[in-house]
Amino acid sequence: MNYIFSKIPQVLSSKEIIDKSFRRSKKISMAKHPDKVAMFRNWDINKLKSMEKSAKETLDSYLKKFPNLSDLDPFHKELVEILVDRDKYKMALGSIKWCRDSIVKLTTKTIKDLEKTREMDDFSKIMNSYFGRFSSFIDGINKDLDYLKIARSKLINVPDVDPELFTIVVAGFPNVGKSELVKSISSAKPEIAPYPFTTKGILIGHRYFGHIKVQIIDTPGLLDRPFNERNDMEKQAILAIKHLADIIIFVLDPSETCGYPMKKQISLLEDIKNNFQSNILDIENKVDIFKSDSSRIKISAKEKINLNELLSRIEKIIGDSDGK
Ligand SMILES: Nc1nc2c(ncn2[C@@H]2O[C@H](COP(=O)(O)OP(=O)(O)O)[C@@H](O)[C@H]2O)c(=O)[nH]1
Ligand SMILES: [Mg+2]
Repeated sequence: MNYIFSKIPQVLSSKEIIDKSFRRSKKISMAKHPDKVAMFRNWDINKLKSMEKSAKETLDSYLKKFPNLSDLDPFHKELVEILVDRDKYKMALGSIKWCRDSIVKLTTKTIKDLEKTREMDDFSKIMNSYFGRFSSFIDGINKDLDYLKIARSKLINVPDVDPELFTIVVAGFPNVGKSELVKSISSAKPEIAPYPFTTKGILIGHRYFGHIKVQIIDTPGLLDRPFNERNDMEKQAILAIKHLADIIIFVLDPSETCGYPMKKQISLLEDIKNNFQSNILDIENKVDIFKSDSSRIKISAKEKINLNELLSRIEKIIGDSDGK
């Protein structure tokens, strides 16, 4: 199941959910009926149904839009588990579900109770008891709602990349031309999506190779520094990319105008080779200003030199891996 993290809804507090439900039920008007008792009873039943509907809609939207850890693909699961406390998160969603189910049961039972009597006095007793229990069910999940509020503020930054697509991840030191490359080989204009752990956001472009749709992503701040300079959270964020990357294009800048000597760049390449099982394709960029005598594919992302050689190499790797 694919969740859209950027569409996780705002979370209300218990008090807000209760107030909203009462406000809605107060708007219900009485419908005419020849039997006065039935008229009042139907009015009360409609109020209950409206309260139930309001609470259910709110809680259901959380259950539907907050990702369920066990449905997630490995990439998103890894990211979510860095950002939220797994147990608290699961408990919170579990409590929300329990509360929703309890309200549905309570409403059904209360309607039956109303139907069993013709005493108007009983109606108000039954209704008051419903209001009390309804509120206490929702009050009971206040802590869980608070936790979901915190979770949302973190999960909203999880990128909406499609884990099902064949994925090329671009790596290399800053300023070697990674973003330029994504732009030059993506057919549409790449989008910038937020990404936790970096302030810059990741760049996502798409391109068809034959009939296979491929996503090409640049992850600034992640695969652009040696692994031993990473904190644990960054290491785990890098691990998440492991699940995603079918091919890693490692961009080298032998002109060294990026500010990093080739020796350092090669050592990062070795780091990545040691840590990833993906196909790694190392290429040299900025051939318009400097051409080394290595055997690597040499391109200029900016001047669009020799991109076809790179693209056909990628196409071959995709073909060899059957598109995934
Ligand atoms: N001469 C030359 N400059 C390039 C080329 N590709 C990128 N650049 C320049 O290198 C700088 C860094 O590029 P950018 O794509 O932002 O690098 P990133 O940090 O790896 O994403 C920019 O000023 C680009 O214009 C290229 O093929 N030739
Ligand atoms: Mg960049």
